[in-house]
Amino acid sequence: MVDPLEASPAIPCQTAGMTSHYEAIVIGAGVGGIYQIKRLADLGIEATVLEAGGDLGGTWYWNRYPGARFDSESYTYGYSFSRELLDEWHWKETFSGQPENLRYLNHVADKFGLRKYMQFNCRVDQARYDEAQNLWFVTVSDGRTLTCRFLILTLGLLSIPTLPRLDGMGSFKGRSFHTFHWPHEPVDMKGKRVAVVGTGATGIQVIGEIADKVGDLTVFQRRPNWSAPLNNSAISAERMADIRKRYDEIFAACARSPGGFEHEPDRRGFYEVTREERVALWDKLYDEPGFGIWLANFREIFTDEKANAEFSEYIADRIRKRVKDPKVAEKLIPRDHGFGVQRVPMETRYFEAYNQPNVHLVDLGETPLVRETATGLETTERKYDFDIIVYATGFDAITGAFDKIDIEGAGGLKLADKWRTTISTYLGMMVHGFPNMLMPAGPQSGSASTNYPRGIETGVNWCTDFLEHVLAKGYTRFEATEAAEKRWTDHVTGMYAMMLMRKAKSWFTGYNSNVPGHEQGTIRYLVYNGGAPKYVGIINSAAMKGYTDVVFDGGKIPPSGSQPRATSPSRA
Ligand code: NA7
Repeated sequence: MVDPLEASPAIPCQTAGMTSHYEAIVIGAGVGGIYQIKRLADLGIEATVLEAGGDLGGTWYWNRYPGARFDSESYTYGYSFSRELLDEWHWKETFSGQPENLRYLNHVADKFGLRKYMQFNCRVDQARYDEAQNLWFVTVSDGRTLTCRFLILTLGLLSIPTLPRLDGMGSFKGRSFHTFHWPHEPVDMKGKRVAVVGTGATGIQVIGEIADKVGDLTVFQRRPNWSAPLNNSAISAERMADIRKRYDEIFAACARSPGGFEHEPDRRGFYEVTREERVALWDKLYDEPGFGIWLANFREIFTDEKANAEFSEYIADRIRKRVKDPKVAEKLIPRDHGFGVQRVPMETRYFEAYNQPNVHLVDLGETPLVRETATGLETTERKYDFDIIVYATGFDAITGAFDKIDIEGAGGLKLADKWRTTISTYLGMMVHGFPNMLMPAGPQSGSASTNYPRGIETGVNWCTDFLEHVLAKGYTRFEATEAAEKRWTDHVTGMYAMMLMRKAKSWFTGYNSNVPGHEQGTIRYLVYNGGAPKYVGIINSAAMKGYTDVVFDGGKIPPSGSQPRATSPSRA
């Protein structure tokens, strides 16, 4: 069997014409890395992007499973930096699917001539800062060691897939893959006995899509998730023309909203309106596209147990109405957490799938999985035989990709050790002890809890403006202070205190039963919950004050030069 986590063939790095020293090395050619190299190229900074995958696209290169698509409105997901790009791209669906998303990212890279800066099939194994030379030494899987002054990590927040730790993993003789490693060639599932393990955002997308295309589908659900309809639709030429006219307005709305979406919270108090008024809002939102049901709801849903319970019960009733077998319906209703305290998966025909005779739900809460076998899976109750097993079992989220690289900062300090029990950053973009290292969309940044590209553009713009400042002043070394890092981390931690989310077993709180040390009870403060406007305000203020939380060149007085400036959250 192919190892589901190592499905890509070993192809040597493409190194023709590449040198071994750069001013900046960017790791990762996903949505973040593509924009980051664009900004660096525009400034004439000599830089390269090292990408482990066989091509660019990150999330949209890897996740090719059926049903993979945006939960963000497509026109709020695309880059906002180029009017020309906005004017020429036609998003075909309100929530665009993976093939189209990958085409879009390729179009961006080709349009702006970015491919020439990228090296594919280049997995970075180690990045080591050398204090004496003030350089980063970056070791690539083909044995090369590259050097750079500035290291920029755009590694992706969900790029290290994880599998269950079951007895017999690897013994299945049929086809088996993690959704992240879905094969690039079509998988024939017609008439096949298929298992899907996991009912997070990914599992829910896959199940809704394949239920009527396979022979038999068995869903292994450990805990149900609250989920609501995506309500996707095609975008006609007329509607796209209107969207193009409104882009300024759309991005302004995203910049105003906590989540970086068009959806803004209902500012009325939950208890100030009647039950009928609340239900009227929920009925409206349930039928509308996208995350409105989560993000355009009353704000108390996120912070007040009673309000959250009332709304959760509303959604539970919706599930009961859609699933014919009441016993199955009850199994699909979460009991251990309220709506929206974990990432809400958006679904298409998900609940209706369970009304089909070929779809079976196995409640792992009652009968846990015990092993993978040569022919399928075994629970405490019985053995199941399959042709295909799909593991939709999630990711070593947010810090996994950082842990995977041996990152060594000043004085031999390893990032994995610094972050072993609790993580700390400065604005989610720098780490004390790791000079000349930037993370435009790092842990504790605004990106992790918002519409990713909106947060990514903000982060890339801030980091690039910062680098411009460094270069204009003639600095060669920067490092966030320990005190500033502590202040930021305390602020991020404090934000969790008011959120019901802090109690959830989800990747927002750093939970993953498949990663040693990340099991339940080990909450890690990984995402910034203060909302995009507050985040942008704070990072802009840090820039306007002249980056006083950062020590340059070991504290030397700067020569006079450029003035710091604020990063625009929208189009540059
Ligand atoms: P998630 O949201 O982490 O979901 C993973 C699912 O897999 C979830 O239902 C887990 O159950 C289940 N799981 C994980 N490990 C096991 C084992 N060992 N046995 C049985 N079931 C297991 O990942 P997704 O890929 O769905 O979504 C990640 C993000 O990608 C998503 O939020 C989007 O932003 C895109 P559990 O709930 O832990 O009991």
